[in-house]
Amino acid sequence: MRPGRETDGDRLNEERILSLGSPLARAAEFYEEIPSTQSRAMELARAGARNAVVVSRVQRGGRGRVGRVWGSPEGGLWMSVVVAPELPPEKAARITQSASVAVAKALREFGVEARIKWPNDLLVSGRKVSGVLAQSSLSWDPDGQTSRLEFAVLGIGINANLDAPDLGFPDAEGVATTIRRELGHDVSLLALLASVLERLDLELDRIDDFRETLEDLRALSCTLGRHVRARRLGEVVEGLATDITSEGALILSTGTRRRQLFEGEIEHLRATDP
Ligand code: BT5
Repeated sequence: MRPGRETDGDRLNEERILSLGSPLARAAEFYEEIPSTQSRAMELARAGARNAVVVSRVQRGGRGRVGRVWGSPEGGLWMSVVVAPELPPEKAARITQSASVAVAKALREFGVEARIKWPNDLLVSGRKVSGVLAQSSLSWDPDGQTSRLEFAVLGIGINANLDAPDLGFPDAEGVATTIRRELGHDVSLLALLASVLERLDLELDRIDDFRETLEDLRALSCTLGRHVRARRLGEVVEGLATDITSEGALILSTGTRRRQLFEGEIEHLRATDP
């Protein structure tokens, strides 16, 4: 299915999602309204589902990282996928990075020039068009004394056919954007979902090697080469973002030292900032 505008024939429903034939959507649930596709997908994953997708037209309790609110009115693509990549647990941080690359490429296929703000934001000209949330579950094998990655639930929100002020969180107009705003027209959510699933499947297939994903990540990053400010454990670190490692960590050069950030929040500073 190619990028296109939505017609009645491609309004989202379970049957149409299944008919995409994605290996990541062997099972599908579609809701007109749900608190959060992420919570529902976590329930399915705990009950044993794998390669299952949950999509909702509206979320009433959409959430971002650390319990933040994710504005999810009608018009966006709000989806969560249960995946189970063959990956040692210490490499689980790659899942967010792989998903960010997949979503950036899907958006670009539709003509939206999205770039990745480390670790999980997709921006167009500094405004957020999409966010990724990855939650992994590890299981412990007492005999082998090892843990393994049992599943990951990837939540993806894309502001598609709506206007930023309707997203319903403070200053949405200033910090967020939508596909409608960037392209000047709406797109088919089914075609967008198809593209995201296709690209996610490709990225997850090469996640153990990760070299090509890392190259794409570096090329698509709008964080590398920028001065950034990070806050972690009450400490503020500022520095030049110089690289992303094969574990998905961001390298900051602070003048005298090199620091690695494995997770957290960063702020892009202007080049002229001290
Ligand atoms: C994220 O969190 O960016 C991850 C968002 C994941 C949302 C998907 S939708 C499907 C699935 N079901 C869910 O319940 N969640 C997932 P974070 O980096 O914490 O960013 C959250 C911040 O982004 C908020 O504090 C707001 O400032 C801003 N924000 C909220 N809604 C937004 C939106 N629709 N577009 C752009 N920015 C938004």
